[in-house]
Amino acid sequence: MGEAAILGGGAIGMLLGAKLALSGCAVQLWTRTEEQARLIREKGVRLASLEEDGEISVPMRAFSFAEAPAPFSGILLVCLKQTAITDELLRELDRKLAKDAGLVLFQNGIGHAERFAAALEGRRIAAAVTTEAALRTGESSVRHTGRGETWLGLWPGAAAGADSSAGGANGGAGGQASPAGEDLPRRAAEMLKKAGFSVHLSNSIRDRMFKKLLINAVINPLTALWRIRNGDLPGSPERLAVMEALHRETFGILRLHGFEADWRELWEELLRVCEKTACNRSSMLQDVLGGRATEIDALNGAVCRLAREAGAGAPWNEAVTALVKAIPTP
Ligand code: KPL
Repeated sequence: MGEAAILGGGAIGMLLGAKLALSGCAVQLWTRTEEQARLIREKGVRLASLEEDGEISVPMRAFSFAEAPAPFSGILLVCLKQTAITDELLRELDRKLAKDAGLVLFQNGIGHAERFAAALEGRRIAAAVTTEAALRTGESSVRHTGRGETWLGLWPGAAAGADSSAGGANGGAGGQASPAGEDLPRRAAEMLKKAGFSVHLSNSIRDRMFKKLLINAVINPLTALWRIRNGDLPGSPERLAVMEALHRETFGILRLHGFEADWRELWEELLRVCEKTACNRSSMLQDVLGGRATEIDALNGAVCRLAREAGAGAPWNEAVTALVKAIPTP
């Protein structure tokens, strides 16, 4: 599987596509609309990178999802929002992907990997957690706004284990044979590293996803409800108290599902993320301001489901889920 395709022409999709194309990877971009695909075919993806001033135009093969060539048997990087993952999309993917295709899922939140695995029987699946920051500045343009880290791990992963940045996890590195398909994270990691991203392989990708969930389940709903930037979140004792209550409850629920971590360390990390992304509007705030559906069901809604499965309560998560769902659409 030498070829890569990106599903989703949002900020992360265009960023990955442009940087992969620049590194010489044979990559195609699958967009939701034919209009975006045509624009990109004609003008390329315009990338404002962190390395150079101004924008460069990166030529790219682009297709609307409906027109994407099939069967596809390379690595598909799925960069859609959780809200775009419908049963109809999964059925269409099942028709388009050859049995030896591999998928790498880049979504925030949880619940999606199980859905892809159930709908796309036999295909190799890896989950990715990334802190790369990008802003879609137009239909065919993207700005890379912050360098981040990306973790990749086979789904469903093995029992909890250590992460590695060298290529040992999930990948049969060091010349060891790996069962068919287990090299997907390693191959995807090599491709992304060649494109300039900092990538780690993870033997416990579910824990990485939980860690990111713990950040998104606090920052995203609260910034969306209060309509403030990430840096303003811990800016008053009242807001800090709500953040802490939501964080403690979420942490406790994830622990009931085998998540092992130190609460204080993760609380401090949450405050660091608010500081590092101080000027950002969270993705949920952007969705609310743009009148789009939010990812609340895959974040706090999913935490409520995990609580119910464990026979526990989740009053803070229930409350923010209900409040975000009740935000009037403009
Ligand atoms: O991932 C994010 C998001 O907005 O979805 C954070 C880390 C909160 C940065 O804005």
